[in-house]
Amino acid sequence: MKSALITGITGQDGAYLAQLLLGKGYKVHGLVRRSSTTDVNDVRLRWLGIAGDVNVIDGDLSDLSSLMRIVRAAQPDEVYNLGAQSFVKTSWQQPLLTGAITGLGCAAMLEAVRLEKPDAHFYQASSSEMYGMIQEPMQSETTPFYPRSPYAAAKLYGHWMTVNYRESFGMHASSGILFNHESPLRGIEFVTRKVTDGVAKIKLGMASELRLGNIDAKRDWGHARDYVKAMWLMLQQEAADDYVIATGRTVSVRDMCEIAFQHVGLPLEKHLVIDPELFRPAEVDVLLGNPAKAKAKLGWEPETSLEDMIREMVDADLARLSTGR
Ligand code: NAP
Ligand code: F7E
Repeated sequence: MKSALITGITGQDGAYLAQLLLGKGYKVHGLVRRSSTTDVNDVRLRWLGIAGDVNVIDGDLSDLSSLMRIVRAAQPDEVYNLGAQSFVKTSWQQPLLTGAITGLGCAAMLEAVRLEKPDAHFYQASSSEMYGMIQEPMQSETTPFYPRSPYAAAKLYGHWMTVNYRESFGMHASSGILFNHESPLRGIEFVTRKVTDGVAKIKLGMASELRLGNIDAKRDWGHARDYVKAMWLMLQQEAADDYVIATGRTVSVRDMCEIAFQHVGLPLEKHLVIDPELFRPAEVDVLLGNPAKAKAKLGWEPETSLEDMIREMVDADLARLSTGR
């Protein structure tokens, strides 16, 4: 039986990845940080019906000794470093914490693996945010980076540390440069989920308006369920490498909203309020990924359209709010 260790297992991607690996017969270990609300922090794992199937171990990405203890105990064949302070807007309010967890946390995890299980295959959750002020209209593995937030700068450090550990120590360390991916398990602060939750509340008469910031920003949005398959595929390759994971289609926040409102038959213009407070100090105006390498080398392709995903998310929020689940 293969075993895997996932940091960030309580997050959106961690939950879907755990489900995928359990389905493949893996023993799945998850690093979970100490919290006073441990009874609710496995909500996503419970939503997927797998909370009892993963081995949760306490630790924190800011504490190298805890990471070493966990890697030593689990002896994983594969390590997926998904833990992060992942909300871009918060990274301007907590830049040092973001650097410590999102950036240095990756270095700490690489060190723990190098010292305790150097033959483990390692995955780093890199991000399209690293392209920031885009240097090419369609971003690929060779496009230069230009980070535009403390989050993106921290991710860029993690990305290069992953490349460096591969080149310095021969570790099987891969970096997945994933473009935005969403699902009914997406955190409520991210724009897709904020929109689908807001639309569901308006539909059910629980709210009358939806407040957003820059709706002209464009993103290349895919489904988290599809994207965790790419993570796993990267670690099954003979050689480690870096891959862009994206759909190759970019859509504005406004048009994404339109899909959600249309699904429940409500007029967007009547309910949408633009709130200047929600704009960011620096914006990533547009992202569009080229997944050609992932298709050619991993045989990976996105399976879910943006329209289907947004409808799935609206339906899930309607069900959640109606049943109080
Ligand atoms: P998420 O839902 O925000 O999950 C983040 C996870 O990190 C949570 O499990 C969180 O634990 C954990 N975490 C935070 N601080 C930690 C610490 N100090 N020690 C240990 N764990 C800690 O993020 P996601 O959307 O699943 O994304 C997964 C990864 O991919 C992240 O690294 C993110 O930056 C990156 N990424 C995401 C996207 C995307 O579009 N979703 C795209 C590119 C890259 P708690 O539950 O305790 O908070
Ligand atoms: O914003 C605009 C906002 O917060 C998307 C993370 O997973 O993907 C994510 O980062 C766009 C931005 O995601 C609101 O200004 C407008 O242009 O959903 P988001 P993000 O910042 O792209 C990358 C790949 C990651 O790696 C990150 O971890 O939407 N926007 N109005 C808004 N965004 C939010 N959150 N809320 C608004 O009201």
